[in-house]
Amino acid sequence: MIDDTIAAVSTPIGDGGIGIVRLSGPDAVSIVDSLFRSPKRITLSNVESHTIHYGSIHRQGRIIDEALVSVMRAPRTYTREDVVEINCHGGVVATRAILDAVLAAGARMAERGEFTKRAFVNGRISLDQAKAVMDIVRARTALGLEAAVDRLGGRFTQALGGLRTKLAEILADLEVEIDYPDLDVSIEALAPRIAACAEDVAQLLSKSESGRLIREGLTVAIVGRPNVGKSTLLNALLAEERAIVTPIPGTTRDTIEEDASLGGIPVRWIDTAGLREAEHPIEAEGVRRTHAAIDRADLLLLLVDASEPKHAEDDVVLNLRAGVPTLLVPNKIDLPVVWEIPPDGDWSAVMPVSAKHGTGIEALRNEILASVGAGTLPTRNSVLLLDTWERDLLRRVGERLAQASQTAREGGQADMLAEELRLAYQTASELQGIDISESILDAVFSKFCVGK
Ligand SMILES: Nc1nc2c(ncn2[C@@H]2O[C@H](COP(=O)(O)OP(=O)(O)OP(=O)(O)O)[C@@H](O)[C@H]2O)c(=O)[nH]1
Ligand SMILES: [Mg+2]
Repeated sequence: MIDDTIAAVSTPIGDGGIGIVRLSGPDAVSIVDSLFRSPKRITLSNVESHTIHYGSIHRQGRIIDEALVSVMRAPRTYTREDVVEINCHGGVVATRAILDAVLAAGARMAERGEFTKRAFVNGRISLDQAKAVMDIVRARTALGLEAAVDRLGGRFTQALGGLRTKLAEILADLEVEIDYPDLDVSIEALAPRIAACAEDVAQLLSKSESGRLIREGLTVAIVGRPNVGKSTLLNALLAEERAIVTPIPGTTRDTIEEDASLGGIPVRWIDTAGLREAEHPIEAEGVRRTHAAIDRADLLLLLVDASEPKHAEDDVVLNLRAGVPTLLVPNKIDLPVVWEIPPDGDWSAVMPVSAKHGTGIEALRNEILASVGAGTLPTRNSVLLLDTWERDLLRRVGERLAQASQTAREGGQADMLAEELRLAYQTASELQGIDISESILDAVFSKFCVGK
């Protein structure tokens, strides 16, 4: 039973049109009532649930701000507790002063994600849905938002529920076999059913791979010797004139970073200073930053000028080993091509383009997605947002099912198979938030912002 009342500013810090201080808990209404004065002399404790009231918030006889106060009584609220929201004029000082007044009147400052945690603890939402709330708050692209909303609708919870039902049925048949060996339930006959469950898990895992990209995004660095057209390529990929382009080698001296979505995946594109032995200290610093960008990148575009013979400086670029997917991009193919592609390169594909004229850019975009495992452009149905912890648990369910499936195929011992299936079932339950320990819960909710 939760018996304290929490409060936090639920709108972002900074100046805004309105600011909201939210309270949840048994004393939410009486605390705000003690600070609230309305022209109609309303007492909040007497008003109907889900109503809004105009007035002002006072502290020690002085008015802090005008406010609209919403009173929502349990259980039809976000947390299933009494919830009061004070809408005041935005601005850091007013909202902060109201929060202070509310805390002085008996509320406790909410921890990160504590409102959503209470919604979970009080049974209003599943753990999966709680995390979806976080994804919605953080979504960086429209597709990310759609996937999060789907998750809030409980799509993953449903999939897991379906899996647990199937496993429970198999386990039940197995118990019959163990208890009544004479009935002759064949263990081998269970193998295809177990394999089907393993396949369900494999599909969820593969969907979560594009989900990972949507949550965490991708950093793509464009590298090459000076003047090969890196900045032109950045502009082509962004479809805007972001970086300065000139025929003078060494134009870009600092790394330029820009965020833009690629098929629903948030990508940070980095244009870098051309790699060469730099004499000027500014250029040398630029080259150092290029190497730092290479270290951070999830994917490299090695750019060369196809209209010129290979340079010694190209070799530096071609010999980069970043341990991430790398595409060789011969540029300027609108001019006569003289550069020959070395046969033994360490890149996953060669994607010729003309950055200046836009030739090959679409193919390059698709190849970038393919190289990071997003395959074709992810769609709403092919995306599942899971965090590292969830993917790890799901992978364990998959491993246990693979083991069980093998045991069944080989006609192994019934009690051993039952034990493996039970472990898979338990892990799936844990993933659904059924057997969740307090420490895991805290870890999950601490990733939220305060006020959510
Ligand atoms: N013909 C042709 N010219 C291009 C193409 N891409 C870039 N250029 C030209 O190549 C020159 C250098 O382009 P930039 O984009 O500034 O090259 P960069 O690699 O960023 O150069 P630094 O910043 O100096 O390292 C400019 O004159 C561009 O107009 C292309 O596809 N075709
Ligand atoms: Mg440049």
